[in-house]
Amino acid sequence: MRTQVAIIGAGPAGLLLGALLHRAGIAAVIVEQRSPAYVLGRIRAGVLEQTTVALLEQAGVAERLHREGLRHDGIELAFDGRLHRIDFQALTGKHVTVYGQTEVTRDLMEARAAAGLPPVYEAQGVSLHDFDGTRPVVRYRKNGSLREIECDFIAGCDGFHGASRASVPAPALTTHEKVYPFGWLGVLADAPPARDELVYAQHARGFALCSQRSATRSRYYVQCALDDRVEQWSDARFWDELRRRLPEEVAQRVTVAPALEKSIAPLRSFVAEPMRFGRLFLAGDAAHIVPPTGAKGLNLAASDVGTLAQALHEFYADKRSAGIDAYSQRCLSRVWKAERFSWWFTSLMHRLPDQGEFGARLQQAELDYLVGSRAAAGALAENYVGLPLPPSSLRGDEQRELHHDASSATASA
Ligand code: RFL
Ligand code: PHB
Repeated sequence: MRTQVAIIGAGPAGLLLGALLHRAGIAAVIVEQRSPAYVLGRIRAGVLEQTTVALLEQAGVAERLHREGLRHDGIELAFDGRLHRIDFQALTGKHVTVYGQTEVTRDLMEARAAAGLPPVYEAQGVSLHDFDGTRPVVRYRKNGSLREIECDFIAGCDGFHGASRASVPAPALTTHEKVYPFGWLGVLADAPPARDELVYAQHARGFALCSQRSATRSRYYVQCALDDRVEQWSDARFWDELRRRLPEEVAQRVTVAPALEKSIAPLRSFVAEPMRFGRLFLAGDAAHIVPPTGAKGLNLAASDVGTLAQALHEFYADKRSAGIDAYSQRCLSRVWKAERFSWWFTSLMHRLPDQGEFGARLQQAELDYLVGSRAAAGALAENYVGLPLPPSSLRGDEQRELHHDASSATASA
C-alpha cells in the first residue's frame, strides 16, 4: 500500500492529525495496535483549551463538542479549608471547555469512519523503517499476514510506550525525565458535580481534584502512594478520603455513587528532543508527558499535530519545507512552557514526601500570594487557558535565525 502520511496510533493525536490532513487533501493511513473499544475505554483528559477547540473545528469534528461541552470561565483553588476562585475570563479574556477525551476520540473516530477511512486496528508488531531517506516504510502484521505501507512521511502518534520514539537511534535523541513520588487515583461516577467549576485542593493529607464530564457525571482524583493498588481503595475509602481533603462546603456537596471506573496513574514529566528525525515526526505523548495537574497533555498533543498538519500542507501545496524544518523547534518552545507550568502546579498542590515543615510553609505562602496578587493569578490563568500556538508561517528573519541555529548545531556536533 502507498500513501502520503503513515500515522502510528489512533489516540487523539493520530486521529486529529488524520482529520486535519483529510481536510487539506493529504492522504493518510492510521495504524493502531489496539481495538476501538480499548481506545475508547481509557478515561483520561477532560479540559480543552480554546486553541484545541479551534483545531477540532478546523477538522470538522466540533459539532457535538459545541452542543455538549461545558464552558468554564475559571477554576477554584482550595486550601486552609477555604475556596478561592481564579477568574480566567477577567484575567485573560479566555475560557476552557470541559469535554472528555473519550468524547473527542469518539467524534474523531466517527468522522474517519464516515469518510470511509477507518484506521487499521489491532495491527501487531508495528515497525518503522527508512525514515532517514525519502521513502519511509511502516510494517505490521494483521490477521497473520505481513503488511507494508510506503509513504512520504511517518507521524509517530503512538503515545509514551509506542514504537515510534523507540525506533530512533539512541544517539540522535536526548530525553529529560522527572518521575514524581506519588500517583493519582481517579474515579468516574454518575453523580452531579460538587461545584460548577473544577476544584484543585491542597491539603496536608494530599492533593484532591473535583472535575466533571457533564451535569450528571463527575470525575474525582486523590493523590495516592505510588505503590497503592486499586483493590486497596474501596469506593467507601475513596469517598471518605476525598471529602476529608476538601473544604466543608465542597465536601458536603459531593454526591457518593458507585465508581464506574477507578484507576491509578503515575505522574511523570518527560521530553524527548528533537521531535523530528528525517521524515519521522513525533507528536503528543510519544514525544512528551506532563503530570495531569495542569490539564495540558491532550492540549499539547493537539497543538503538535496542528503544527504538523500546517507544515505538511505547506510542503504539498506550496512545495515549501520551512514548516517541516521548523516543526521540532516550534513545538518544543510550547512544550517546555507547558512542562514548566505542569511541574510548578504539581509541586504547589501536592504533598511532597520530603518537603518538611519549611516546604509546607513555602507552599502556603505561595498559595496566599497567588490568590492575593492579580499578577500571580494572571500567570496561572494564562498558562491554564493555554499559551498561544507557535506562528504558522515564519517571517524571513525568523527563518534566518532558524537556519543559523541549524548550522551552528551542525558545526558544534
Ligand atoms: P495516547 O492517547 O496514548 O494514544 C496513543 C495511541 O497509540 C497506540 N499505540 C500504538 N499503535 C500502533 N503501534 C504501536 N506500537 C503503538 N503503541 C501505542 C495506543 O494504543 C494509543 O491508542 O497518546 P496521544 O494521542 O498523544 O494523546 C495524549 C493524551 O492521551 C494525554 O496527553 C492526555 O490524556 C493527558 N491527560 C490530560 N490532558 C489534558 O490535556 N487535559 C487533561 O485534563 C488531562 N487529564 C491526562 C489527564 C492523562 C491522565 N492519565 C491517565 C495519564 C488525566 C489522566 C488521569
Ligand atoms: C479530568 O477531568 O480528568 C481532569 C481535569 C483537570 C485536570 C486533570 C484531569 O487537571
